[in-house]
Amino acid sequence: MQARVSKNKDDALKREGVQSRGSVGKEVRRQCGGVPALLMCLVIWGEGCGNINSPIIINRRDGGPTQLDQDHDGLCDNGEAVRGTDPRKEDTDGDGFADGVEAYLGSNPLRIDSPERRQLVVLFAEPGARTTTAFTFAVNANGENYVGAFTSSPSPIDGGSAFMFLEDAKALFAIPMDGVERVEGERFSGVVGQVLLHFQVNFAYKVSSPSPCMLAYPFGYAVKSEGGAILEEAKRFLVVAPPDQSPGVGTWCKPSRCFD
Ligand SMILES: [Ca+2]
Ligand SMILES: [Ca+2]
Repeated sequence: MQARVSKNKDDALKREGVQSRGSVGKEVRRQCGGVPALLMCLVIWGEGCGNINSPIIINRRDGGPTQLDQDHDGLCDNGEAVRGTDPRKEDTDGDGFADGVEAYLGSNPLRIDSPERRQLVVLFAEPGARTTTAFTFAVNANGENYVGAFTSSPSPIDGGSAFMFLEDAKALFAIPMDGVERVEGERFSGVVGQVLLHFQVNFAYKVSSPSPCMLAYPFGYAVKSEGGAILEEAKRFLVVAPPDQSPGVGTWCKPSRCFD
């Protein structure tokens, strides 16, 4: 009797275009390939994987009125209209990056060459995985000191950021090396002449379980003067992806809330 009541409730909700908790669970299990994957989606990202095949009524991340996110890419239908993207197509330009991901990365969701592939840093979403990226800045100095600084901003998809995966960053070497008096931590001291300063940023997958879907986070690395002024900053994107997935072939994690 209880099962019939629940089924009738599900049917009524479906007619209204709303998924009940039970039906959402079934869709998530189908999308994620079973209970272990479901737990991954909910425990690691706290967002669920979702279903991109049916219209989804979804809460806005900023707490505003409930809105449609028909393609479940994280970008509300209103935001799709503003950007000229297709509200029923997760990846309008077909470059492998969902419109919602491109919206907060700052790339162009209508251009297949954006984001530039050279800006991508891929970290496998499995315990113990690591990846490294390097930054080089040219300075013309007269004995000044320079320090590197990692920057990141939160993703509206899951609230996480590249900082969650940052292992360390360090000043590595200079060209010419005799143009620098000392290299320590993220600092080059006593820089003289035209010198290239090389920094290394290391990421590690610190979560104890792998992820079944992809996430991406914008981050940057800047070189600052001793007084704290930013001389130059380079922007990149950390893509956290299961080992068998990458932009173009992988599945993006589906958020429970959307943004404009
Ligand atoms: Ca959307
Ligand atoms: Ca795209």
